[in-house]
Amino acid sequence: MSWLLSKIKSIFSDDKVKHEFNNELERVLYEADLGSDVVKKVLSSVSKTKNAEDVKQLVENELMTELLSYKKGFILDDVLTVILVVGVNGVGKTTSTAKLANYIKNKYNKKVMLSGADTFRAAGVDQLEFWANKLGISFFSKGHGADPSAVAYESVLKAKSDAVDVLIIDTGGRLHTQDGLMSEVSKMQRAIKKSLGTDPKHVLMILDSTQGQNIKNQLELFNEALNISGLIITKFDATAKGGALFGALRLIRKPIFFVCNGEQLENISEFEPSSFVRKIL
Ligand SMILES: Nc1nc2c(ncn2[C@@H]2O[C@H](COP(=O)(O)OP(=O)(O)O)[C@@H](O)[C@H]2O)c(=O)[nH]1
Ligand SMILES: [Mg+2]
Repeated sequence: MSWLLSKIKSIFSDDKVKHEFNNELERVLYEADLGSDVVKKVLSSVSKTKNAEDVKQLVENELMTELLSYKKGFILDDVLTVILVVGVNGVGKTTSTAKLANYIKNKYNKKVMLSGADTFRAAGVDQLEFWANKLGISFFSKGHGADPSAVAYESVLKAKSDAVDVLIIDTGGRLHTQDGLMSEVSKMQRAIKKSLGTDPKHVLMILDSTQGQNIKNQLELFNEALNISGLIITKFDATAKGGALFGALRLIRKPIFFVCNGEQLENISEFEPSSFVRKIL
C-alpha cells in the first residue's frame, strides 16, 4: 500500500469528529508536500466521500489535472537547434546532457554535438568528453579555465560549419556567488544569440528532485535571468517524496520535458504525469 493511502486509512479507522478528521487529513496532505491549492480542493470535496480509497482517488485526480498542464512536446528545429543546459552544481546537468544527446540521436536520427562550457572545474570538460566519445558524437571545448561564453559562441560556429542538427551546451553550476553564476549564464545566452542569429531554441533547467524546498529558489533565480523554456527533473529514482516539486513548479509554470530515473544513459523519458502521480501517492 502506498505511503499516502496508509496514512489516509489510519485517519478513517479512528473514530473522529468531522473537524478533527479534516485537520488530520490536511496535515497528512501537507506532509506529502502537496501545495495548498491541491490540499484545499481535496478538503472541499472530501465531505462527499466515505472511504480512504475515494480520498486517494480525489488526490490523484487533482494531481493529474495539474500535471497535465506541464506536459508539452519537445520540439526541435529543422535547422541547427541549440540547447543550453543550466542549473546549480551537482543536479545532473552533465549526465542529463549526455542522456538527452543519446535520446535525440536515437529517436530522431539527428547529428548531435556536445559543447563543454563547464570550464570552471578541472574535470567538468573531461566528464562531458567521455560521454561524447562513448556516444560516438562530436565534441567541442576550449579546455579548463576558458571563458564559457567563448566556448558557447565558438561551438555554435563549429556546429554550423559541420552541419550539426542539434548542439547541446553543458554549463557549470558553481561560481563564487550566485550573482556571478547568473551573469555568466546570461552572458552565454547572449553569446549564442550573436553567433546563431537567434536565441537558443531551448534553455533547459535541470532540477534535482531530491532537493526539496531549495528547488523554489533555484527556479526563480534561473528563470528570471534566462526565461527558461522548460525543465528536466533528475534523480526521480532517489527521491522519497516528489510533492515538494509542485509548489516550486506552480511559481513559474514551465513545461517539464524529461524525467531522469538513474545514472545510466537510457534512464531518461519524456514526462508522463501518471508515473509522477504514482510516485507521490
Ligand atoms: N540516481 C540518480 N543519479 C543521478 C541522476 N542524474 C545524475 N545523477 C548523478 O548525480 C551526480 C551529479 O551529476 P552531474 O551530471 O555531474 O551533475 P552536474 O554538476 O549538474 O553536471 C552524478 O553522480 C550523477 O551520476 C539520476 O537521474 N538519478
Ligand atoms: Mg557538470
